[in-house]
Amino acid sequence: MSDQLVWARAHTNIALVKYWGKADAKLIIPQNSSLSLTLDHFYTDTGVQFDSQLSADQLFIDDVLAPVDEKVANCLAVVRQLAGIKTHALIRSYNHVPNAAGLASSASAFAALATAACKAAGLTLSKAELSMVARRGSGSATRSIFGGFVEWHAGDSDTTSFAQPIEDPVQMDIKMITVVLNRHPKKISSRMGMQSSVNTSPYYAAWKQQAAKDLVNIKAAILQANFNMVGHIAETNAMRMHALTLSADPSFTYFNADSLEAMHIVKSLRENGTNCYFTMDAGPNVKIICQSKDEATIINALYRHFTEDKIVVCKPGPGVTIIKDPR
Ligand code: 2P0
Repeated sequence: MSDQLVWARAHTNIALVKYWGKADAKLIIPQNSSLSLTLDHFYTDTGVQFDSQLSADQLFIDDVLAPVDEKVANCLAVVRQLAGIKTHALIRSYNHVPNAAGLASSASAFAALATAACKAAGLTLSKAELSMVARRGSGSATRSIFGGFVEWHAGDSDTTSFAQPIEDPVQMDIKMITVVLNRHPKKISSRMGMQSSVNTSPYYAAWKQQAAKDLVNIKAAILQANFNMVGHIAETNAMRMHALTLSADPSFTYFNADSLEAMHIVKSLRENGTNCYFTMDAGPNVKIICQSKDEATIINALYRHFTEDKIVVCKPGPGVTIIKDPR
């Protein structure tokens, strides 16, 4: 075990075929396989040290003492079990992501935590195995272990539910313009929202069937470097996921007025010949999928409605890495 903090850096990912529902809430086994793109711009640096002097786990987020929630506790419990230790951990995490605003901060956070904690506990795991540990913290973190296009195989047990790289580095020209419409934590967590959708939406079975088809088709589109097919599948898949929230009982939505405006801008641009598509997660932010040649046109259209500070352009990003102390 290391007597210093071991640091890892992981980037966020945005799902193009979404994960929205658990088959096993304890092990975080999803209802369907999903596929994402890891982004370069948003990331989390986390340092972990197991220290026999500690009487409890201690977590600092951006240098502020934070409660060790269920997700962190679960992830650490898995690491301790694998390493055969009982020692408590000091964790320091620095988020370069607007927290809990639908920019998948838990994806980068738990990929970084799992990687740093495993290394600090003296474990040597493959990246697929690391993705299983990250999964136990938060589902979307499974995919942030790898860079580029990544698939999370749903599986049906702890050892069959893991991520695999589909293409890294990414061959096609693809960018994501993030329109940050709310930097505040959301009211309905993904965890609650997806559970409610599984339990109450009459369309859940249809979603599962469609998501399986979307996955097959998007992998073919990636292989063919067919940007428009990737964008079209991502947009339709996202809207079908959001239809589950609208059809839940009680119904809910992550859209706000600005989200609808951003989606409208994308559709208008497309009608006028600019190839761009949108996707949305469990928050109001809209992510626009585009190619470099159209970036300026899209940003100009967005500037008519949104201020410059709300727009961030991302490229495909790398998988998790062990880093030196970033402080
Ligand atoms: C995804 N999202 O595939 C989907 C699409 C949000 C919308 O995974 O309960 O924080 O910790 O497994 O991973 C966000 O949910 O949920 C998410 P838990 P997580 O990216």
